[in-house]
Amino acid sequence: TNSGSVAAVDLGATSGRVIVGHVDRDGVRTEPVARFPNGPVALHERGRDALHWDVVELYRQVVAGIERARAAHPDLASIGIDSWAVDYGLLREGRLLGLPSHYRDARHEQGVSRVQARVSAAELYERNGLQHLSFNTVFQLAADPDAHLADRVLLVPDLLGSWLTGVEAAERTNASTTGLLSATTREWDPALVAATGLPAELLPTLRDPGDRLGTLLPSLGGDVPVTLVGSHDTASAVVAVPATDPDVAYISSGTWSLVGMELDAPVLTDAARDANCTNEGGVDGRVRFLKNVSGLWLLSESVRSWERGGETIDLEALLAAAADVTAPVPVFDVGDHAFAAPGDVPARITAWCAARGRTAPASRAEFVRSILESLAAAYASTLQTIIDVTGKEVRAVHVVGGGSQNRLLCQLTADRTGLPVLAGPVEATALGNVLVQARSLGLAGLGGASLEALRHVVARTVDPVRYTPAPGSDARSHRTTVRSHA
Ligand code: LFR
Repeated sequence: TNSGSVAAVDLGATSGRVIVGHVDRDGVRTEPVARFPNGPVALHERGRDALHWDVVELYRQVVAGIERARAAHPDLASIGIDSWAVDYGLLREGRLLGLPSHYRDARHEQGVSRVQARVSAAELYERNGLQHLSFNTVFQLAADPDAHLADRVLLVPDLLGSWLTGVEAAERTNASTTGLLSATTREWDPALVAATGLPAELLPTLRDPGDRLGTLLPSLGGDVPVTLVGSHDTASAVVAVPATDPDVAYISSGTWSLVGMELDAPVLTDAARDANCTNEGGVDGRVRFLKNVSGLWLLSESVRSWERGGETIDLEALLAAAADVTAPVPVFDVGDHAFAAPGDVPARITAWCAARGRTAPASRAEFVRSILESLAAAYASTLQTIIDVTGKEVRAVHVVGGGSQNRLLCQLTADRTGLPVLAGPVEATALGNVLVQARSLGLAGLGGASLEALRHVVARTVDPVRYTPAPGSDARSHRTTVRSHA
C-alpha cells in the first residue's frame, strides 16, 4: 500500500533517458530527469571503419541522471536498467577490453558461417528459437577477434549494472536475444556456446527480472538497490502494453519495430523458422513471439542526412506535409540489406527504386510518406505472418514507444492491417522497467502482481489513442484475411 519512486534507465539506439516513476494506488506517473543522444561511432581500426558504442559516455550520462533523480527524490527506492539487445562488452579481470561493437557493424556477418559450420541453421532454431539476424550475439562473438582475450562477456545493461554495483550477472530476457540461451529451458545452452569457439565460463550467472542485482557502489552514493528488470528494452515495453484483451498484437515502435504477440510457450515449428519468427524471453517466462521490422531509424537517418548541410529539419512540419502528399509514393522493402548500415537513406531509397524501374520520391515530404507507407505495409504483412504461424486471433494492434506519437504512421498501420490501432504509451519501455521494480519492492500493493495486473495499472494511467481503418482503404482485403483466421 506504500507509494514510492524508482528510476528507470532506458537506453535506446538513438537516445537514452533516465525517468523517475512514481507508483501509488492511482497508478504510475513518470517524470523525465535526463535525456541524451546515442548512436554509432565509427573508428578506423584494423584497416576499416568499425562501428562502436561509446559506452563510457553512456555510463557518464547514466550516473549523472541517477544523481539528478536522487537529488530530486532523496527517497528513491531503486534503479533499473534496460537497453537495446545483443551487444556486449568484453572484460578481462573486470576491465573493459574496448568499446563494444555496434550491431550495425558488418563484421558480424563473418560469424554466421563460422557458427553454422558447427551447428546448422535448423538446429540453431530448434535450440534457441531465434529469428536469424546476423548480429545475434552468438554470431558477433564468433566474429570478434578480441573475444579470446576476455574472461567475461556482459550485455550492455549488465555491463552498466556491474559498473554501478560491482556485481556481474546476465539478466534473462536480454540473454534470450544472444542466441546462446535454450528456448525451452531458458538456461545457457552449452552446444550453442561451444559454437562460438569460446569457453562457457565467459558467461555470467543468469538472473531474472525482479531480482536484486546489488546496491549502488559507495563511490556512487551507495544505499540505493539496483533491481533487475526486463533489461531487453522490448521486454520492458511489452510489460507496459495496456492490453486488457488477450487477442491483441503489439508493435513496439522505436529505432526498430518489433511486431508480434505474447505467448505462453515458444513456437519452434518449421513454419515459424521459415517465417523467421523469434521466440524471445519475456518477463515472467512469457514468450515474445515477434519479428524485427525496420523502424523510425529510417526516418531519423533521413533527417540526419538532410541536416548534414547545416540545415535544421522541423520534423512536425515535415510529417504534416507527408500527410498531405497525394502523389503515389513507392512502397519499398524496409528490410532490404541496403538500408541496414548508417548512411544516406533517401539516396538509398532512390537507388532501390531506380534498380526496379520505379519512380522515386520527388520531395522530402514524399520520402517521408514513402518510408511510413513502407513501414505500415511491412507491419501488415508481418502481422499476417504472425497470425498464420500462431493460428491466433488478433482484434487490435497496440502501438507503444516513440512511433505511437506518429499519427500518420498509426493511421497507415490501421489502414494497411485493417485493424484498430491503439497508440500509447510513448514511454512504454520506461513504464515496464518502473513497474517490474515496483512489483519487486512491493510498492502500491503490487507485490506478487501478475503481468495482467501490471498492464491494468498502465491502462488506468494512459488512455491509448484509437485509429480506425479508413473505410475503403485497401485494408479491406487484409481485414478479411485476418478475420478468416478467427
Ligand atoms: C529494440 C531492440 C530490438 C533488437 C534491436 C537490436 O531497441 O532491442 O529488440 O532486436 O534493438 O538490439
